[in-house]
Amino acid sequence: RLLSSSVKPEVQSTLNLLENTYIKDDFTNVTDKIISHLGRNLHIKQHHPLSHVRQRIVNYFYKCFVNGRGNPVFSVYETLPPIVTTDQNFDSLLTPKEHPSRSKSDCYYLNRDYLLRAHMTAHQSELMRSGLNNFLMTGDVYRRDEIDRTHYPVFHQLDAVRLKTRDQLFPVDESLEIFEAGNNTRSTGTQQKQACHTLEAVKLMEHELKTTLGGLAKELFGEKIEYRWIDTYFPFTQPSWELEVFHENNWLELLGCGIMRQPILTNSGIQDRIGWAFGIGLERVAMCLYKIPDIRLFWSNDTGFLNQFTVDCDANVTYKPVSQFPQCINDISFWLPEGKEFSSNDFYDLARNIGGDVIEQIVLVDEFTHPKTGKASHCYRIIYRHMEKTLVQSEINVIHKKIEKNAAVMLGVKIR
Ligand code: FA5
Ligand code: MG
Repeated sequence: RLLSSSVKPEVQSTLNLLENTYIKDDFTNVTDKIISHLGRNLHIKQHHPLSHVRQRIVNYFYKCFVNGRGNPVFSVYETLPPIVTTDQNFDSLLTPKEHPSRSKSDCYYLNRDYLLRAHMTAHQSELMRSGLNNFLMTGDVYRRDEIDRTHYPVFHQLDAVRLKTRDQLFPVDESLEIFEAGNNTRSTGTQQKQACHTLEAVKLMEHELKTTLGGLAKELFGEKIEYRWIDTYFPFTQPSWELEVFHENNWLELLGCGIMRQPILTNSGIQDRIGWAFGIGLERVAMCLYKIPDIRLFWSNDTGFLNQFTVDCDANVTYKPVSQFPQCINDISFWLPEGKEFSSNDFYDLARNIGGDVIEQIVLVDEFTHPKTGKASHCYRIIYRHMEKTLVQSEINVIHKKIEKNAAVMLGVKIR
């Protein structure tokens, strides 16, 4: 027996996940609820709608890019483990040290060095280093975010990388180059291109990238789909774009993409290639394609949901709601702790950890600061709705009370 009676056994100082042990520290913020999603692998589960979408994207790449013998050139990685280092998720992708995407309120950290990947791009460098030039990687990603019918802390992405040499890019014209003479890697360049690249190389890569992804949008949503390109910023690509499609009277962001920042390639030992990359969200595509109204449904084990997708991945399916059960709405108001950090995401995670998928949405409905005491107060509306049955108020009361109690103890708020 190692534990002396004075040691409180319930305060665990380590996490055991996927056969490794992680020592907790001041960054640890994963919850049991989040951990329970590890290994579900919905993106490769047979007949799951997310798996259908993945397969359709992979098939499109197999079809579009073949070598001289007619074999697909892209290789596919779909079981890369979701626990990554901060180096993989951020540093290898040139994300600045103080970038907000690193913050504890946005990511699920196991400790200061390890987190649940926030995007599939985290694996880009290691796969390039292993010698791959054309690859797809798909899996579950984890982000602390708002809670509503289109956001869930776990979702799925498919990322791609394509690297090309000078000869592949300019097979005919011997005089054209990928890199600008006098290789100015120190200068960052412009919105149009990185300083180290020639304009010809970037324009050709941009053309292939946009044709490929425009074609993907048509493959998924039909020839008539309307789409547009929006200039954007990512630390790891320059120039960068988002692809939006016009779906049911709204512009919907489908994916982010761009020309890979050259230092990512050189840091992976690649000197002679230029690359493009993109990352697409699978839930978003599936929700549009199958008219799935709530992102929680993907996690359902209910056969009423799953059986509707027991079809071929190319089949046309329109989801028929099993039935819409009524909502139950309860508010919670509290004073924020004084002299201690508080982020709404802390409350969302705590509530989700207790209520689970019965929580459909949480909205911050009122914020106010007392004019005399200076104390700040938040009021959150928690909308409860079960996907498969009608909830009764007494059931909700138990959960709601537990959330109040835990918020007071764990977050130091004072219930009003
Ligand atoms: C990224 O994650 C970048 N890694 C994408 C990338 C890869 C850019 C390679 C350039 C090169 P972003 O956070 O925008 O970017 O997410 C990419 C896609 O994931 C979005 O376009 C969207 O389809 C999906 N997505 C993002 N957040 C959510 C969410 N909370 N719920 C569902 N889907 C989401
Ligand atoms: Mg985005």
